[in-house]
Amino acid sequence: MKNLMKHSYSYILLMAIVTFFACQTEDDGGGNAATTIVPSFELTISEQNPLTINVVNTSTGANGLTSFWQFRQGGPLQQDVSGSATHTYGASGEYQVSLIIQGPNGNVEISDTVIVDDGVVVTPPVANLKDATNSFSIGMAVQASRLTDEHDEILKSDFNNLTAEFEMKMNIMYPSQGTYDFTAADAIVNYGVANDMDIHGHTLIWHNSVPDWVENFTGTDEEFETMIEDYITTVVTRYSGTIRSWDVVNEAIEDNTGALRNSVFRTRMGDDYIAKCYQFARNADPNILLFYNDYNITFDTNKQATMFSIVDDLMAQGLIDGVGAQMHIDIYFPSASQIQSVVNGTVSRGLKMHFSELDVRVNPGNDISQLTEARAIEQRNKVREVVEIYDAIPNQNKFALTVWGLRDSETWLVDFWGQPDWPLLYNNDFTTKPAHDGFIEALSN
Ligand code: 9MR
Repeated sequence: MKNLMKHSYSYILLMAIVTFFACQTEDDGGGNAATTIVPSFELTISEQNPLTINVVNTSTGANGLTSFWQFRQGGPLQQDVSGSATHTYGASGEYQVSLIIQGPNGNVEISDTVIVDDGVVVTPPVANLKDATNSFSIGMAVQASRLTDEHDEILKSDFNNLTAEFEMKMNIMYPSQGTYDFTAADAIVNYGVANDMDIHGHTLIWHNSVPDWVENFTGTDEEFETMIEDYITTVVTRYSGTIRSWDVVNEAIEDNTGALRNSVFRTRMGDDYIAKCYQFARNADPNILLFYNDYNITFDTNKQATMFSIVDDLMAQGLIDGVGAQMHIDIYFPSASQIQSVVNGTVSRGLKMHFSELDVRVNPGNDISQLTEARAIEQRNKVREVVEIYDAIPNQNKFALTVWGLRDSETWLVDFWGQPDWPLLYNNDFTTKPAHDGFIEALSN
Protein backbone atom coordinates (compact mmCIF):
# COMPACT_ATOMS: atom_id res chain seq x y z
CA MET A 1 0.00 0.00 0.00
CA LYS A 2 1.39 3.37 -0.89
CA ASN A 3 0.32 6.89 -0.15
CA LEU A 4 2.21 9.76 -1.71
CA MET A 5 1.50 13.13 -0.17
CA LYS A 6 1.54 16.26 -2.24
CA HIS A 7 3.15 18.40 0.41
CA SER A 8 6.44 20.21 0.48
CA TYR A 9 8.66 21.45 3.22
CA SER A 10 10.92 24.37 2.76
CA TYR A 11 13.57 25.85 4.95
CA ILE A 12 11.14 28.28 6.55
CA LEU A 13 8.76 25.48 7.44
CA LEU A 14 10.78 23.94 10.19
CA MET A 15 8.45 21.31 11.46
CA ALA A 16 5.48 19.46 10.19
CA ILE A 17 3.73 16.30 11.13
CA VAL A 18 2.88 13.84 8.48
CA THR A 19 -0.02 11.58 9.28
CA PHE A 20 -2.37 9.86 6.96
CA PHE A 21 -4.31 7.25 5.58
CA ALA A 22 -1.85 4.63 4.46
CA CYS A 23 -2.98 2.36 7.23
CA GLN A 24 -3.25 -1.38 7.30
CA THR A 25 -5.54 -3.42 9.51
CA GLU A 26 -4.05 -6.79 10.12
CA ASP A 27 -5.74 -10.06 10.68
CA ASP A 28 -4.19 -12.20 13.38
CA GLY A 29 -4.62 -15.33 11.24
CA GLY A 30 -7.61 -16.58 13.16
CA GLY A 31 -9.96 -14.11 11.52
CA ASN A 32 -9.78 -11.60 14.35
CA ALA A 33 -8.88 -8.05 13.55
CA ALA A 34 -5.56 -7.27 15.14
CA THR A 35 -3.40 -4.18 14.90
CA THR A 36 -4.00 -1.19 12.67
CA ILE A 37 -0.80 0.31 11.36
CA VAL A 38 -1.06 4.07 10.86
CA PRO A 39 2.22 5.32 9.40
CA SER A 40 3.34 8.84 10.08
CA PHE A 41 6.52 10.77 10.58
CA GLU A 42 7.75 14.17 11.59
CA LEU A 43 10.27 15.91 9.41
CA THR A 44 12.34 18.97 10.31
CA ILE A 45 15.12 20.78 8.53
CA SER A 46 18.16 21.33 10.69
CA GLU A 47 18.85 24.87 11.76
CA GLN A 48 22.58 24.18 11.65
CA ASN A 49 22.72 22.84 8.11
CA PRO A 50 19.99 23.63 5.57
CA LEU A 51 20.83 20.44 3.66
CA THR A 52 20.23 18.23 6.71
CA ILE A 53 16.86 16.81 7.69
CA ASN A 54 15.77 15.01 10.85
CA VAL A 55 12.96 12.50 10.76
CA VAL A 56 11.10 10.76 13.57
CA ASN A 57 8.87 7.76 13.08
CA THR A 58 5.54 8.56 14.80
CA SER A 59 3.56 5.65 13.38
CA THR A 60 1.12 3.77 15.54
CA GLY A 61 0.43 0.05 15.49
CA ALA A 62 3.96 -0.64 14.27
CA ASN A 63 5.53 -1.81 17.52
CA GLY A 64 7.94 -4.63 16.92
CA LEU A 65 7.86 -4.16 13.14
CA THR A 66 10.90 -3.24 11.09
CA SER A 67 10.82 0.12 9.31
CA PHE A 68 13.08 1.76 6.78
CA TRP A 69 13.78 5.32 5.65
CA GLN A 70 14.42 6.21 2.06
CA PHE A 71 15.68 9.75 1.63
CA ARG A 72 15.35 10.04 -2.12
CA GLN A 73 13.26 8.19 -4.67
CA GLY A 74 15.06 5.03 -5.68
CA GLY A 75 17.75 5.65 -3.05
CA PRO A 76 19.14 3.14 -0.55
CA LEU A 77 17.05 2.03 2.43
CA GLN A 78 18.19 2.86 5.95
CA GLN A 79 16.74 0.91 8.84
CA ASP A 80 14.80 3.00 11.34
CA VAL A 81 16.09 2.87 14.89
CA SER A 82 14.52 4.45 17.91
CA GLY A 83 14.77 8.22 18.17
CA SER A 84 15.33 10.43 15.19
CA ALA A 85 17.27 9.75 12.01
CA THR A 86 19.33 12.33 10.18
CA HIS A 87 20.19 12.68 6.54
CA THR A 88 22.31 15.29 4.79
CA TYR A 89 21.78 15.87 1.07
CA GLY A 90 24.72 16.59 -1.17
CA ALA A 91 23.04 19.52 -2.86
CA SER A 92 19.95 21.69 -2.87
CA GLY A 93 16.89 20.11 -4.43
CA GLU A 94 13.49 18.53 -3.98
CA TYR A 95 13.61 15.03 -2.57
CA GLN A 96 11.06 12.36 -1.79
CA VAL A 97 11.29 10.99 1.76
CA SER A 98 9.61 7.67 2.45
CA LEU A 99 8.95 5.57 5.53
CA ILE A 100 8.41 1.92 4.76
CA ILE A 101 7.01 -0.38 7.46
CA GLN A 102 7.21 -4.13 6.98
CA GLY A 103 3.71 -5.19 8.04
CA PRO A 104 2.66 -8.84 8.31
CA ASN A 105 0.53 -8.37 5.18
CA GLY A 106 3.11 -6.48 3.19
CA ASN A 107 4.77 -3.10 3.27
CA VAL A 108 2.96 0.01 4.47
CA GLU A 109 4.58 3.08 3.01
CA ILE A 110 4.19 6.81 3.32
CA SER A 111 6.07 9.50 1.44
CA ASP A 112 6.45 13.23 1.34
CA THR A 113 8.69 15.68 -0.43
CA VAL A 114 11.17 18.04 1.12
CA ILE A 115 12.90 20.99 -0.49
CA VAL A 116 16.34 21.73 0.89
CA ASP A 117 18.20 24.77 -0.29
CA ASP A 118 21.63 25.85 0.88
CA GLY A 119 21.27 29.13 -0.96
CA VAL A 120 24.61 28.70 -2.68
CA VAL A 121 24.49 30.05 -6.20
CA VAL A 122 27.48 28.97 -8.19
CA THR A 123 28.55 31.36 -10.90
CA PRO A 124 30.08 29.32 -13.67
CA PRO A 125 33.52 30.62 -14.63
CA VAL A 126 32.78 30.29 -18.33
CA ALA A 127 29.50 30.75 -20.11
CA ASN A 128 29.82 28.24 -22.94
CA LEU A 129 29.95 24.47 -22.65
CA LYS A 130 32.73 23.88 -25.14
CA ASP A 131 34.98 26.42 -23.41
CA ALA A 132 34.78 24.44 -20.18
CA THR A 133 36.97 21.55 -21.38
CA ASN A 134 39.41 20.59 -24.07
CA SER A 135 39.65 16.92 -23.18
CA PHE A 136 36.50 15.82 -25.03
CA SER A 137 34.04 17.29 -27.46
CA ILE A 138 30.56 18.51 -26.59
CA GLY A 139 27.95 17.13 -28.93
CA MET A 140 24.45 18.16 -29.92
CA ALA A 141 21.81 16.26 -31.88
CA VAL A 142 20.69 18.42 -34.79
CA GLN A 143 18.18 18.46 -37.59
CA ALA A 144 18.85 20.07 -40.98
CA SER A 145 15.97 22.50 -40.43
CA ARG A 146 17.45 23.66 -37.11
CA LEU A 147 20.78 25.13 -38.16
CA THR A 148 19.94 28.82 -38.47
CA ASP A 149 19.24 31.85 -36.26
CA GLU A 150 19.31 31.06 -32.52
CA HIS A 151 20.15 27.41 -33.18
CA ASP A 152 23.10 28.48 -35.25
CA GLU A 153 24.34 30.88 -32.58
CA ILE A 154 24.09 28.39 -29.76
CA LEU A 155 25.54 25.52 -31.79
CA LYS A 156 28.58 27.65 -32.53
CA SER A 157 29.03 28.94 -28.99
CA ASP A 158 28.37 25.75 -26.99
CA PHE A 159 29.11 22.74 -29.16
CA ASN A 160 31.88 21.28 -31.28
CA ASN A 161 30.42 17.93 -32.26
CA LEU A 162 27.22 17.21 -34.19
CA THR A 163 25.06 14.14 -34.49
CA ALA A 164 22.13 14.03 -36.91
CA GLU A 165 19.06 13.32 -34.81
CA PHE A 166 17.36 11.32 -37.58
CA GLU A 167 18.57 12.34 -41.03
CA MET A 168 21.54 10.01 -41.33
CA LYS A 169 19.53 6.86 -40.83
CA MET A 170 18.76 4.30 -43.49
CA ASN A 171 15.08 5.17 -43.92
CA ILE A 172 16.05 8.74 -44.81
CA MET A 173 19.27 8.20 -46.77
CA TYR A 174 18.21 5.08 -48.66
CA PRO A 175 14.47 5.43 -49.32
CA SER A 176 14.37 3.02 -52.26
CA GLN A 177 16.73 0.47 -53.71
CA GLY A 178 19.51 2.08 -55.72
CA THR A 179 18.32 5.62 -54.87
CA TYR A 180 20.04 7.54 -52.10
CA ASP A 181 18.94 10.86 -50.68
CA PHE A 182 21.73 12.71 -48.94
CA THR A 183 20.12 16.15 -48.99
CA ALA A 184 19.60 16.55 -45.26
CA ALA A 185 22.71 14.58 -44.28
CA ASP A 186 24.85 16.77 -46.53
CA ALA A 187 23.35 19.94 -45.05
CA ILE A 188 24.31 18.81 -41.55
CA VAL A 189 27.77 17.63 -42.54
CA ASN A 190 28.47 20.81 -44.53
CA TYR A 191 27.37 22.93 -41.59
CA GLY A 192 29.66 21.02 -39.24
CA VAL A 193 32.62 21.22 -41.59
CA ALA A 194 32.07 24.95 -42.20
CA ASN A 195 32.11 25.53 -38.44
CA ASP A 196 35.06 23.29 -37.70
CA MET A 197 33.03 20.78 -35.68
CA ASP A 198 33.46 17.04 -35.30
CA ILE A 199 30.65 15.00 -36.81
CA HIS A 200 29.48 11.73 -35.36
CA GLY A 201 27.62 9.51 -37.85
CA HIS A 202 24.42 8.04 -36.45
CA THR A 203 23.54 5.37 -37.39
CA LEU A 204 24.19 2.84 -40.15
CA ILE A 205 22.19 -0.12 -38.87
CA TRP A 206 19.20 0.32 -36.54
CA HIS A 207 16.12 -1.90 -36.43
CA ASN A 208 13.95 1.22 -35.92
CA SER A 209 14.97 3.04 -39.09
CA VAL A 210 14.67 0.30 -41.67
CA PRO A 211 12.92 1.41 -44.87
CA ASP A 212 10.00 -0.79 -45.89
CA TRP A 213 11.75 -2.02 -48.99
CA VAL A 214 14.59 -3.39 -46.86
CA GLU A 215 12.23 -4.91 -44.30
CA ASN A 216 10.42 -6.66 -47.16
CA PHE A 217 13.47 -7.30 -49.33
CA THR A 218 12.52 -9.66 -52.11
CA GLY A 219 15.97 -10.99 -53.05
CA THR A 220 17.92 -13.87 -51.53
CA ASP A 221 19.80 -13.61 -48.24
CA GLU A 222 23.04 -13.32 -50.18
CA GLU A 223 21.63 -10.44 -52.20
CA PHE A 224 20.44 -8.83 -48.97
CA GLU A 225 23.94 -8.98 -47.51
CA THR A 226 25.48 -7.54 -50.69
CA MET A 227 22.92 -4.73 -50.61
CA ILE A 228 23.85 -3.93 -46.99
CA GLU A 229 27.55 -4.00 -47.84
CA ASP A 230 26.93 -1.59 -50.73
CA TYR A 231 24.90 0.69 -48.49
CA ILE A 232 27.48 0.84 -45.70
CA THR A 233 30.31 1.28 -48.20
CA THR A 234 28.48 4.05 -50.07
CA VAL A 235 27.58 6.02 -46.96
CA VAL A 236 30.90 5.65 -45.13
CA THR A 237 32.86 6.49 -48.29
CA ARG A 238 30.73 9.54 -49.00
CA TYR A 239 31.59 11.12 -45.66
CA SER A 240 35.12 9.80 -45.40
CA GLY A 241 37.38 12.64 -44.30
CA THR A 242 34.53 14.71 -42.88
CA ILE A 243 32.92 12.36 -40.36
CA ARG A 244 35.11 11.31 -37.46
CA SER A 245 33.08 8.37 -36.19
CA TRP A 246 30.04 6.17 -36.86
CA ASP A 247 27.59 4.26 -34.74
CA VAL A 248 27.66 1.20 -36.96
CA VAL A 249 25.03 -0.88 -35.19
CA ASN A 250 22.59 0.74 -32.79
CA GLU A 251 20.46 -1.00 -30.14
CA ALA A 252 20.98 -4.61 -31.24
CA ILE A 253 20.07 -6.04 -27.83
CA GLU A 254 16.68 -6.67 -26.24
CA ASP A 255 15.81 -5.11 -22.89
CA ASN A 256 16.09 -7.25 -19.74
CA THR A 257 16.86 -10.61 -21.34
CA GLY A 258 19.99 -9.42 -23.11
CA ALA A 259 19.02 -11.50 -26.14
CA LEU A 260 19.99 -10.37 -29.61
CA ARG A 261 17.09 -8.59 -31.29
CA ASN A 262 15.46 -10.42 -34.15
CA SER A 263 15.91 -7.62 -36.65
CA VAL A 264 15.75 -8.14 -40.38
CA PHE A 265 19.54 -7.87 -40.39
CA ARG A 266 19.88 -10.81 -38.06
CA THR A 267 17.34 -12.98 -39.82
CA ARG A 268 18.83 -12.27 -43.25
CA MET A 269 22.56 -12.22 -42.43
CA GLY A 270 22.84 -14.49 -39.39
CA ASP A 271 23.88 -13.93 -35.79
CA ASP A 272 27.24 -12.60 -36.95
CA TYR A 273 25.59 -9.77 -38.87
CA ILE A 274 27.06 -7.29 -36.40
CA ALA A 275 30.68 -8.23 -37.11
CA LYS A 276 29.93 -8.24 -40.84
CA CYS A 277 28.59 -4.68 -40.71
CA TYR A 278 31.60 -3.42 -38.75
CA GLN A 279 33.89 -5.13 -41.25
CA PHE A 280 32.09 -3.41 -44.15
CA ALA A 281 32.52 -0.05 -42.41
CA ARG A 282 36.19 -0.70 -41.59
CA ASN A 283 36.87 -1.72 -45.18
CA ALA A 284 35.23 1.46 -46.47
CA ASP A 285 37.43 3.70 -44.30
CA PRO A 286 39.98 2.23 -41.89
CA ASN A 287 40.47 5.62 -40.22
CA ILE A 288 36.93 6.24 -39.02
CA LEU A 289 36.19 5.41 -35.40
CA LEU A 290 33.53 2.71 -35.06
CA PHE A 291 31.11 2.68 -32.12
CA TYR A 292 28.45 0.38 -30.74
CA ASN A 293 25.62 2.47 -29.24
CA ASP A 294 22.75 1.38 -26.97
CA TYR A 295 20.42 2.52 -24.18
CA ASN A 296 19.90 1.21 -20.61
CA ILE A 297 23.36 -0.37 -20.64
CA THR A 298 24.19 1.39 -17.38
CA PHE A 299 21.66 -0.50 -15.26
CA ASP A 300 20.22 -3.37 -17.33
CA THR A 301 22.85 -5.89 -16.33
CA ASN A 302 21.91 -8.56 -18.89
CA LYS A 303 21.96 -6.01 -21.64
CA GLN A 304 25.30 -4.68 -20.48
CA ALA A 305 26.77 -8.20 -20.37
CA THR A 306 25.63 -9.00 -23.91
CA MET A 307 26.87 -5.63 -25.09
CA PHE A 308 30.35 -6.25 -23.73
CA SER A 309 30.43 -9.74 -25.19
CA ILE A 310 29.56 -8.29 -28.63
CA VAL A 311 32.23 -5.65 -28.06
CA ASP A 312 34.82 -8.29 -27.08
CA ASP A 313 34.05 -10.22 -30.24
CA LEU A 314 34.48 -7.08 -32.35
CA MET A 315 37.67 -6.16 -30.48
CA ALA A 316 39.16 -9.56 -31.20
CA GLN A 317 38.75 -8.72 -34.89
CA GLY A 318 39.98 -5.13 -34.53
CA LEU A 319 36.61 -3.77 -35.55
CA ILE A 320 35.55 -1.42 -32.76
CA ASP A 321 36.91 1.75 -31.20
CA GLY A 322 34.29 2.79 -28.71
CA VAL A 323 31.03 2.31 -26.84
CA GLY A 324 28.16 4.79 -26.88
CA ALA A 325 26.06 4.73 -23.73
CA GLN A 326 22.83 6.57 -24.49
CA MET A 327 22.03 8.78 -21.53
CA HIS A 328 18.26 8.90 -21.64
CA ILE A 329 17.96 9.19 -17.88
CA ASP A 330 15.98 11.02 -15.22
CA ILE A 331 16.82 13.00 -12.10
CA TYR A 332 16.45 9.89 -9.91
CA PHE A 333 17.84 7.09 -12.02
CA PRO A 334 20.21 5.48 -12.90
CA SER A 335 22.64 5.95 -10.03
CA ALA A 336 26.17 7.24 -10.33
CA SER A 337 27.54 3.76 -9.69
CA GLN A 338 25.38 2.25 -12.43
CA ILE A 339 26.66 4.87 -14.85
CA GLN A 340 30.18 4.21 -13.63
CA SER A 341 29.81 0.49 -14.37
CA VAL A 342 29.57 0.99 -18.11
CA VAL A 343 32.46 3.45 -17.99
CA ASN A 344 34.59 0.91 -16.15
CA GLY A 345 33.84 -1.86 -18.65
CA THR A 346 34.65 0.43 -21.56
CA VAL A 347 37.81 1.95 -20.10
CA SER A 348 39.19 -1.40 -18.92
CA ARG A 349 38.96 -2.60 -22.53
CA GLY A 350 40.92 0.43 -23.70
CA LEU A 351 37.98 1.72 -25.74
CA LYS A 352 36.61 5.20 -26.13
CA MET A 353 33.49 6.13 -24.19
CA HIS A 354 30.75 8.21 -25.74
CA PHE A 355 27.99 9.45 -23.46
CA SER A 356 25.54 9.79 -26.31
CA GLU A 357 21.97 11.06 -26.28
CA LEU A 358 21.90 12.88 -22.94
CA ASP A 359 18.53 14.08 -21.73
CA VAL A 360 17.43 14.15 -18.10
CA ARG A 361 13.70 13.84 -17.42
CA VAL A 362 12.40 15.77 -14.43
CA ASN A 363 8.85 14.42 -14.52
CA PRO A 364 9.08 10.64 -14.79
CA GLY A 365 6.21 10.26 -12.31
CA ASN A 366 4.03 12.72 -14.25
CA ASP A 367 3.33 14.70 -11.08
CA ILE A 368 4.08 18.23 -12.32
CA SER A 369 2.51 20.22 -15.13
CA GLN A 370 5.17 22.89 -15.33
CA LEU A 371 8.85 22.89 -14.58
CA THR A 372 9.42 23.79 -10.93
CA GLU A 373 12.51 25.49 -9.61
CA ALA A 374 13.20 22.54 -7.35
CA ARG A 375 13.12 20.05 -10.23
CA ALA A 376 15.30 22.33 -12.32
CA ILE A 377 17.85 22.26 -9.48
CA GLU A 378 17.70 18.48 -9.25
CA GLN A 379 18.25 18.32 -12.97
CA ARG A 380 21.28 20.57 -12.61
CA ASN A 381 22.60 18.20 -9.94
CA LYS A 382 22.09 15.12 -12.10
CA VAL A 383 23.68 16.73 -15.15
CA ARG A 384 26.62 17.76 -12.97
CA GLU A 385 26.93 14.19 -11.69
CA VAL A 386 26.90 12.73 -15.21
CA VAL A 387 29.43 15.23 -16.52
CA GLU A 388 31.69 14.72 -13.50
CA ILE A 389 31.67 10.98 -14.15
CA TYR A 390 32.51 11.59 -17.78
CA ASP A 391 35.26 14.09 -17.00
CA ALA A 392 36.96 11.63 -14.63
CA ILE A 393 37.53 9.17 -17.50
CA PRO A 394 41.19 8.96 -18.54
CA ASN A 395 41.78 11.35 -21.41
CA GLN A 396 42.69 8.65 -23.91
CA ASN A 397 39.30 7.01 -23.36
CA LYS A 398 37.32 10.21 -23.67
CA PHE A 399 35.51 11.03 -26.86
CA ALA A 400 32.37 13.15 -26.57
CA LEU A 401 29.34 13.84 -24.47
CA THR A 402 26.35 14.49 -26.68
CA VAL A 403 23.13 16.21 -25.61
CA TRP A 404 20.00 14.93 -27.38
CA GLY A 405 18.29 18.16 -28.45
CA LEU A 406 18.66 21.86 -27.74
CA ARG A 407 15.40 23.23 -26.30
CA ASP A 408 12.86 21.47 -24.13
CA SER A 409 10.22 21.94 -26.82
CA GLU A 410 12.39 19.98 -29.24
CA THR A 411 12.77 16.79 -27.25
CA TRP A 412 11.53 13.46 -28.61
CA LEU A 413 10.56 12.42 -25.08
CA VAL A 414 7.25 14.25 -24.73
CA ASP A 415 5.72 12.43 -27.70
CA PHE A 416 7.30 9.19 -26.63
CA TRP A 417 6.02 9.19 -23.04
CA GLY A 418 2.84 11.19 -23.69
CA GLN A 419 3.43 13.48 -20.70
CA PRO A 420 5.12 16.82 -20.13
CA ASP A 421 8.82 17.02 -19.46
CA TRP A 422 11.75 19.44 -19.66
CA PRO A 423 14.78 17.24 -20.19
CA LEU A 424 17.25 19.53 -22.00
CA LEU A 425 19.66 22.37 -21.21
CA TYR A 426 17.74 25.23 -22.85
CA ASN A 427 14.33 26.77 -22.25
CA ASN A 428 12.03 27.27 -25.21
CA ASP A 429 13.08 30.91 -25.45
CA PHE A 430 16.70 29.79 -25.91
CA THR A 431 17.78 30.89 -22.42
CA THR A 432 19.92 28.48 -20.45
CA LYS A 433 18.52 26.36 -17.63
CA PRO A 434 20.25 25.51 -14.34
CA ALA A 435 21.18 22.20 -16.00
CA HIS A 436 23.41 24.16 -18.35
CA ASP A 437 25.22 25.61 -15.32
CA GLY A 438 25.50 22.13 -13.84
CA PHE A 439 27.29 20.96 -16.98
CA ILE A 440 29.85 23.74 -16.70
CA GLU A 441 30.22 23.43 -12.92
CA ALA A 442 31.23 19.79 -13.36
CA LEU A 443 34.09 20.85 -15.59
CA SER A 444 35.20 23.73 -13.43
CA ASN A 445 36.73 21.89 -10.47
O1 9MR B 1 15.23 11.70 -31.38
C1 9MR B 1 15.10 10.97 -32.59
C2 9MR B 1 13.77 11.31 -33.23
O2 9MR B 1 13.75 12.67 -33.61
C3 9MR B 1 13.56 10.42 -34.44
O3 9MR B 1 12.25 10.63 -34.96
C4 9MR B 1 13.72 8.96 -34.08
C5 9MR B 1 13.63 8.07 -35.31
O4 9MR B 1 14.62 8.37 -36.24
O5 9MR B 1 15.00 8.75 -33.48
C6 9MR B 1 15.20 9.49 -32.30
O6 9MR B 1 16.48 9.24 -31.79
C7 9MR B 1 16.72 7.93 -31.28
C8 9MR B 1 18.16 7.60 -31.56
O7 9MR B 1 18.42 7.69 -32.93
C9 9MR B 1 18.52 6.23 -31.04
N1 9MR B 1 18.22 6.10 -29.64
C10 9MR B 1 16.86 6.47 -29.26
C11 9MR B 1 16.52 7.86 -29.77
C12 9MR B 1 15.11 8.21 -29.35
O8 9MR B 1 14.20 7.40 -29.98
